[in-house]
Formats: sequence, structure tokens, C-alpha cells
Amino acid sequence: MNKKSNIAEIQNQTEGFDVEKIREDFPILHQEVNGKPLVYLDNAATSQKPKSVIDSIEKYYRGYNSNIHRGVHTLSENATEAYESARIKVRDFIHANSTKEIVFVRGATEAINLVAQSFGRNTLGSEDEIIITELEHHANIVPWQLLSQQTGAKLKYVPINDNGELVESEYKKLLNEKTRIVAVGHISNALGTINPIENMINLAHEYGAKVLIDGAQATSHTSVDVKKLDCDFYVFSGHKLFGPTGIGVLYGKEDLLEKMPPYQGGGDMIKMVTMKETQYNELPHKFEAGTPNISGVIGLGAAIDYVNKIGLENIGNHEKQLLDYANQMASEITGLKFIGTAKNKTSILSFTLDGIHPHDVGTILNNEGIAIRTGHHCAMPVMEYFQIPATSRASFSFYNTHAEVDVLIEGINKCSKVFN
Ligand code: 7TS
Repeated sequence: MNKKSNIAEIQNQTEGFDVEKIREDFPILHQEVNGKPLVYLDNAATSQKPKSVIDSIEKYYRGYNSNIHRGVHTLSENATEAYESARIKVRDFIHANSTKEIVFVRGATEAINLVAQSFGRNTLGSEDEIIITELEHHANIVPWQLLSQQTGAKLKYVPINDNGELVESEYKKLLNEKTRIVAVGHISNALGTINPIENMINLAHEYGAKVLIDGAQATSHTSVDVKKLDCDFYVFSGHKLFGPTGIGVLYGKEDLLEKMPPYQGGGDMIKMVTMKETQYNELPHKFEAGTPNISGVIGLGAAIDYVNKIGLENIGNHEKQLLDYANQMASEITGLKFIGTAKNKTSILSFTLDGIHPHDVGTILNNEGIAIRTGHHCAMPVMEYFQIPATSRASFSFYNTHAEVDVLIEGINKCSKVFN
């Protein structure tokens, strides 16, 4: 079968989805790297930004840069209005009940640390237990290790199997009435595994445990409904969702956030300060001390508008086609081993090549203009399980094309030729 000749046919399967037209929205994609057209396949590390996001930030700095929630002057009012309307966009995007449940933070990392310190440190003791998994990004491991050291609470890990899936039967065995927190990634950044979070949340709730979902890899691929999921906390980063760096979201159920003490103190998080004491501001401002990343929030709002315009269903369909195509093509490469073969996964192709270190793969591909990530992907326990130091990871987004998959496959074949 001539696979390449089928490309146009495959691409046409997503009706109304014109990837070439979409690519026009992303200025960065139209450049050469090392004399070759850029093929950007490092979307799990960070995604590229559409013009509308870049423009929204420029518009803010050119037209109404001002601090929020304090000035009565027009610029400040406009900035506050733009900032708070982005909060409404986030609320609707993840289907939260209220803007009180949407806290702006630096990113997924800060959101997890906030929950570990504000919720965990104040409620856990040495009799309690925390459950995470072997599949987590370090951002969803280290804050819990710190919390465990601070409180004496025991940290337990749900194991994975050879496909890179969580072993649900083992999860059930780890849960008990001492479990206070379960923290699990929605989608694995190293392997692309989509975890059965709905089931995991329900089971945790049977024991009265609270559940944090690390959605850093999820919001750019699939729609999220925190109400349906019934998770207690959900976190994500703007930069993986076609928005700016330095901005992220903590969703928390209102009654939980209400009970939690502030994570940081400073301006904007207070109602009243005397020399003796402070009354904290209402949600969500209680958790937003100091001048926030105003342009980042505005950019994130524009990114959500953009994603809504394209449609997460279209995005998911196109990415699934890319992954299926890449899997099919890669399966024919001698010496290529897929790392992460979960039944349910997003558009991440993690692999090793016999006798070639992933860093060399990354370097050779870079010479061809192809950007992938190589390394442990900040998920060292996953590497430990597979007994490898690193993988090469190509992660696809909706602006990638089947032709780019072909360039990747040619690049990988070149690696094999150079080394063998
Ligand atoms: N959780 C997951 C699942 C992630 O993939 C990442 C970043 C984080 C948390 C942390 O996000 P941050 O925005 O706060 O840094 N993942 C990756 C990656 O896969 N390659 O570079 C960063």
C-alpha cells in the first residue's frame, strides 16, 4: 500500500477542519530551522501561540496596561474588566460552578504546591495517607513528598503496567479510610496515557479522600467538565493550551477553597489589615497575592476563545488521525520500540531506538528542522519502570500535519542509518 498517497484522503476525514488554514494562525510555524522547514513536535512541553493570543497581549501593553482591582481610572478599569472576563472564560471552559473556584497561579506546578501546602499541610497528620501514581510528572510528585516530610503522612504510589497504564486493581488496594488525598494526572506527559480519572475520583470519594487532577496535558486535547468529574481540585497551565507562559489555573470546589488558609500573603488578598491582624479577601482573591500576571491572564482568555472556535472535538479527531498514522509508520522502523502503548491515549509518540541514545536522536532530528523532546520528561519514575534513562518523544497538536509525520519518520530512519 502506498501510505503517503492516502494522506489527503485521511486528512479529509475531519470535515470542515482545514489544517493548512489553521497553520496560518501560528506565525512561528512558518520558518526554517537548520535550513529545513520547522516541524514542531514538542507540543507536550509547550504549545505554539495563535496570532489572536499574541495580539491580545500586545493590545494590553499598547493600549491599557494598568494594575487591576485598585485604580478608579479608565485604564485600570479596562484591565480589571479584561482580567475578570478571562476568569469567566476559564470557568465556562472547564464547566465550574463559579468564578470563585477559579484561582490564577503561575502554572500547574504552582497550583499543586498551593493545594499541598494550603490544604494538605493544614489537614494531614502522621496517621494519614496520600496516593499518587508512578505515571506522574515531577510536579505532581515532589510537592507530595514535601508534604509527606512535613506532616509524616505516608505517600503511596499506584503502579503501572507494561503498556504504561495504571493498574486499577492495585489502586483499589491502596485506598482505605486513612487516604486523605489522591493526586493523579489526567493524561501522562511521558507516554500519553489517558487515566481512568472518573472511576478513580469516585473510588476515592467512597473513602472520603479529596482528589486533585493534574490536567496539564489534558486541556489542549479534550474537554473537561469538573462538575461531571466531581474532582475536588483540577490544575492546568496556560502555555500548554496555546496561551502564554507564567499563567495557570487552580480550580477548587468553593467550600474547600473557603476553608483553606492563604498560600501567600500580600496585596489584593486582604480585606483589611491592622498591625494586629488581617482579614482575608473573598474567593478567589484570597489566593492571588500581589500584582498578578495580568497580560498572561488576558492571553489565556484569548487562547480559550481560539480553542473554542476550532472546537475540542475537531482537535481530538485530527490528533487521533495523526497518532494512528504515526504509529502505523513508526511500527515499520526496525529497532524502534514504543514506550507507552495504552489503549486510551493522546497524541504522544514516545520511543527508543536500539543502540542510539535519545539525545542523539534529538540532535539528528534537529538538524532536519524537527523539534522533539528527548530525556526523562520530568517523569523519572516512568523511566525507572521501563528501565531506560530516556525516550524520544514526539507530541502532536492540531496544527501538525500528516506530511510532518512523514518528515519525522524519514528523520528517524536517518538516525538508524547514521548509527548502524
Ligand atoms: N503536569 C504535567 C502532566 C506536565 O506535563 C507538566 C509539564 C507539568 C505538570 C508542569 O507544568 P508547568 O507548566 O507548571 O511546568 N510538562 C512538561 C513536559 O512534558 N515537557 O516539558 C514540560
